[in-house]
Amino acid sequence: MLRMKLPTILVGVAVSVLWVAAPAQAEDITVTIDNFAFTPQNVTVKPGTKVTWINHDDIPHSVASGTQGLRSKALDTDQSFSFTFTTPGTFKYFCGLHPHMTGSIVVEGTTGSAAPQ
Ligand SMILES: [Cu+2]
Repeated sequence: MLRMKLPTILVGVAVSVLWVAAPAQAEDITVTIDNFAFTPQNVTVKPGTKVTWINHDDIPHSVASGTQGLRSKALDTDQSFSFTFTTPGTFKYFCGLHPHMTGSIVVEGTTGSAAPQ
């Protein structure tokens, strides 16, 4: 009897892990770094959104800010850095190597009037 049930339990655990790893409401976004600029430069997201920065330039860039955790190592070409925004507010950031490169992530309040998807 145990032999029959074990695979079923394992599948159930795997599905649970996937479910936790991919919450449905927040859509992950990507900010590309290209030609000394963050694109899109200013983004508005829902709480829980994972933002991934990818460096498409052929020189290193980074993501730096005064927000704890929102700081990457120097990213070489095609390297990426991710940060999940859980707290509503405006998060400004810049490139630690080229501080004139700036961007911001605005995280909506949970009770805000978000447009339906
Ligand atoms: Cu840079």
